[in-house]
Order: sequence, then C-alpha cells, then structure tokens
Amino acid sequence: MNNLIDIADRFKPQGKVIDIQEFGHGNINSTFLVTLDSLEEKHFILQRINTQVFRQPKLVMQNMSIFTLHVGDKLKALSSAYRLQHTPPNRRWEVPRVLLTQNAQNHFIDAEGSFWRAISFIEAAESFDIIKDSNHAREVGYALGMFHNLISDLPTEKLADTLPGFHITPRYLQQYNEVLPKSSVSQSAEVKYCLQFVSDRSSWAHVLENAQAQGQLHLRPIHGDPKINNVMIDTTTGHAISIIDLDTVKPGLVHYDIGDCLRSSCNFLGEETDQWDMVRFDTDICQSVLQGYLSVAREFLTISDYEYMYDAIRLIAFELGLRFFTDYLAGNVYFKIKYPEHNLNRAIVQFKLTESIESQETAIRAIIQEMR
Ligand code: GN1
Ligand code: MG
Repeated sequence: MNNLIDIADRFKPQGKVIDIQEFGHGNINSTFLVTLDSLEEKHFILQRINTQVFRQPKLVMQNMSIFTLHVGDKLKALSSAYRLQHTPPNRRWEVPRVLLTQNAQNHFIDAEGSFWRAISFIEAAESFDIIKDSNHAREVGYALGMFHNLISDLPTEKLADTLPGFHITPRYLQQYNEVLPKSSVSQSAEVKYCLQFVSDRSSWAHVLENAQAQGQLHLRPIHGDPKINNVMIDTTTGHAISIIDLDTVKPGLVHYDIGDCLRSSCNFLGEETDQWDMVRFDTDICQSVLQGYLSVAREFLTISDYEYMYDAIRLIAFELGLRFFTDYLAGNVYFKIKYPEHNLNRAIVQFKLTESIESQETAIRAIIQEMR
C-alpha cells in the first residue's frame, strides 16, 4: 500500500491521497481508484500497464494524447446545428484526461520497472458488465457512434499500432495452430468441444481481413475494446457520457468495434457465466444498440460496411473465444485468471454466443437491413 501511495502521490493533481482501492474488472492492466481529500478533483484512476501485452507503453500514451487533443478540438468546434441534431439538450460527453506527474511526464516507471499512468475519473457515472434494458442498450450504441464520429477524421497515420495483430483473426488462428501441438492440457469434453468449434470455422475466420484486402473495408481509427463495461452512464440521467479504456485506440476496422460492442451487450449472462447452455445473443438488444449507434454514425458508413456487419458480430465473438482458448492452451500468459480453467470457461461462453448468433443469422441480417 505504501508503495502505491508513493506512486499515486507523483500524479495527484492536488490534495492528499486518502484511499486507494482496486477498481474494475480489467483482464490485462491493474487498475486502482485513488481518493483525494481535495475539493476540486476527488478521485483519479491509477493504472499499471501490462507491458507483456503492451510492449511499447509509451506509444499507448502517445496515442492517448493525440486522441484527446483531436477530440477536445473537435468537441469545441462542433457547430450548434450539429449539437442540436445529434446530442440531446444537457447531454454531457467527457473524454478521460491523462494526468501528468510533478515532472510533467505522462507516466512513471517504478524501481521494479513497472509502468504507471494516471487518468481523470469520470464522476457521477457508472458502468455495467451486463445490459440492463433497451434504453441502456441504445445508450451503449450511441456512445460507440459518438466515439467513431469524433475520431473518424483523425488520420490513421497519426496513431501508432500499439498492439500488432490485435483483432486480426487469422493471426489468432496462426497463434492457436502454433500453441496447440505444444500444449499439455487434458482432452476433456470441454476442450474437445472447443477444438472442434475452431476447426469448423477456420476458413471463414478470414472474412473481414479478406474484405479489407479486396478494398471493401478500410482502416479507420477505432477504440478496439468498446465492450459494455467501458461505456460510462450518467447516474442521474442514464445517458452514456463517455467511453473509457483508450489503450487500444489505433487504426483498425470499425467492424471490430461494432462486433465487440454487440457481443458484449447482447449477452445477458455476461462473459463470466458458467451457465454455458443458457448463453444467448439477444436480438432485441442488438436492435437497440444499433439504433443508438446509427443515430450518430450513419453518415460515415458505406454500403459495404453494412454488408459485413453480421460477419463482424459473429467473428468478434468467435475471435474472443479463440483468444481465451489459445491462452488456456498456452498456460494463461495473456489474460488474468482467477482459477486454472478460467480462460477455458470464458472461451466456451463466447463459442456458445457465436452459436446463438449463427442460429439467428436471418433475424440479425434483417435487423441490419431494416436500419440501412
Ligand atoms: C481485455 O482488460 P480489458 O477487459 O479491458 C482485452 C479485450 C477483450 C476483453 C474481454 C488489450 O480487455 O480485447 O475483449 O479483455 N484487451 C486486450 O473481456 O487484449
Ligand atoms: Mg481494455
């Protein structure tokens, strides 16, 4: 704790650190909520970046600064006509700020070599691991649309690739094929189910990358991780007011974001359930998320973008299952776990969700078609 206080002290904007608690449910970084005895800024977020995953954490911070500057300017420049059209009256939209150390650095490396950074806390807001209702779903979709809208004109060349291969499904398949022969996990019924599941879908897994190679889809700045619990909801109004967790903001396909937002929102049991056979993709929630998304994002989507939306939803659920399963086979080197089979269980949840998406293909395609 003392060590944590020392580190928090370096970033605190003012006041005295009075409390530090672990915060959120991140699978990669370690996150803490710092409380200050200050009247101005009462809290901030302190994070230790997992440098096994983010090998160049300084580039993560650089992207974050470029993003924040761009969006800050853009929000100021939004015309009142635009605001009237897209943002209901009194809706706030906040962008997390990077806090600097007393030496004006955006990070601090401690004696053990850990990489720390601090980010402003969004007050009077909360996030949820599981969708509450269709109103919440529309807000989650709105948040992603707002985010894409604010960064759609940020040239991708300005953003560094902080996580090469992230969301490129064929690369995950390649890793899986490398890890599989070396793995010593026992061939339980669950493992056999996963092996078969991946094998049955391995040729289709190239769908988005092929579409990009053929010029049908284009790289844009993306969030990379817009799952439901990264959308902050105002505790009073119920409005979405921010998307947090900007580590994976980098060039990519908006489809990864749309797929990730939907796979996480439309699963009422959440990512951590052990009731595999009950996992379903809820199409009503899907419709509400897309309504919210398109209320702000319609302008920059092309006909091809719509055509690949169904594949994106199916693919990102499959891909996350594949990533969890590969990590289980590799001995849990990437995602944090609470028990040895954790990543296997998480993989099965995503594969069951993928099955549910596949079994409702016609209905999901109809929802997308209706909204175009
Ligand atoms: C990881 O740590 P967290 O929860 O922000 C992962 C995402 C996954 C997510 C699944 C950099 O995000 O891609 O979708 O777990 N982030 C990275 O919960 O791999
Ligand atoms: Mg994340």
